[in-house]
Amino acid sequence: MKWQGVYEKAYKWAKEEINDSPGIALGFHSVVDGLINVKENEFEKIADLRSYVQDEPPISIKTPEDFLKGFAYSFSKGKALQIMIESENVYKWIKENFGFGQIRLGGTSANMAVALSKFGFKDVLIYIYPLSKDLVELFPESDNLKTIDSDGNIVHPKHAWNEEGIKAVHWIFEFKKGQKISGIECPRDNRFIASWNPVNSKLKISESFKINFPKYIDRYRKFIIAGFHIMREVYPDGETVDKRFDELVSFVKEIKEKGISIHAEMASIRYPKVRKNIVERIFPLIDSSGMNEVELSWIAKDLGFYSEELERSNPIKVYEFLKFLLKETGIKRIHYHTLGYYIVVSNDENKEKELMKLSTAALAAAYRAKFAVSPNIDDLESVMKIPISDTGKKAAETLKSTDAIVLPTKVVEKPKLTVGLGDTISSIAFCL
Ligand code: 8BR
Repeated sequence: MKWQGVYEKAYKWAKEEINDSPGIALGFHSVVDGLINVKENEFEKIADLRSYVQDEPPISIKTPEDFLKGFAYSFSKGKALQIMIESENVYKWIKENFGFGQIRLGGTSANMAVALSKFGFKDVLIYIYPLSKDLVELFPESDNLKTIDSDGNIVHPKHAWNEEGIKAVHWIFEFKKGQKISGIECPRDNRFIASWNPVNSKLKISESFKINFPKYIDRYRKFIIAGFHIMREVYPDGETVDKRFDELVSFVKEIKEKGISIHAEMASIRYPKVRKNIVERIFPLIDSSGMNEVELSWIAKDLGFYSEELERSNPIKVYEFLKFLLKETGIKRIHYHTLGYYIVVSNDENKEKELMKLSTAALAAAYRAKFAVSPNIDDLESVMKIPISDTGKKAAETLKSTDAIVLPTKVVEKPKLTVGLGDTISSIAFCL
């Protein structure tokens, strides 16, 4: 009863709050997604999946075998995983075997921008690179969704293109609990993402954006940075990720000086040096970060912490490690999400407000899971009756005596879509 009351209160609160929503800007990762609902026989035709199951997934995809190992890992554990394809031959091999699937808009920044603008935030600006017609036309019609074109004008993404063609594709293989491939049964609905993105893997900030964004900066009070998972440690031209982060760090410093509140979204970042740069160089500068249990456990591994319990979402271990991260890096807030509950550790004393934000985000995630589209704030009423997770209630009970803010979430029994849920959760909670 108690938690249901929190959700109902949050819904009313968010409807008021959205009226005063600040301008929000997002970068640096929008892409064309190819969505494929996994069919057992498609994989069985190619290989016996049992030969590819291993404890650790590959770091990147350089061969078809790496692709199958990544898929087998994700499918057999029911775990979300994203790996970059680093060979054009494999890109062609996947295209031949699976096609592009259902083409849709993807990329963390784009997913978040759509979620926020649809939700009702008044002014959402998305950085898009490259400004390709095939990509920008996937953005929904919406008056509150804008980008900056190469002439420095703020326009709807559809009017901003200056080149054509699909320059990158991220294949999303969605699978369902109970599906069986080569005798392996999938334990949980989730997805495996294989990404081909040679054009944007440097997370380049275009000259046009660097010059023009500062002109409009007073309109934007929040900035969400994402897309680190498509970066490499060393690029084919020899440039290193440390060098790439020099540019990102100086951008973050520049907007921080203008008083913009900054959130960095983690993702399935396979390269340790990319994670190290975020934790050591970005976290100390920013206000907030969002991550799931796998993402948190990888950071823990990097820092020499035993991580098995973290990956299994043991609430006490998660809480302890989040507190450690806050203290060590100086970041002000971390929003952790897992199936059944969210935990926030933060320097902010206003716990009640944080709980309102989290509950609103959880309702939005439930809506997206149930209907496979992002909700408008008024849509949230339709998911109000979805039951609240017992695992989540236990986690809240376990951490009752700590300063963690824990929200047991509503879990949709048969979700239509799991991709983009983390993006929805983190962005709505941060922007409210
Ligand atoms: P990522 O996108 O970062 O993996 O986050 C996914 C989040 O979506 C999970 O942490 C969980 O909170 C939420 N989620 C998933 Br997965 N399935 C869900 C479901 N069926 N109902 C509600 N939320 C779900």
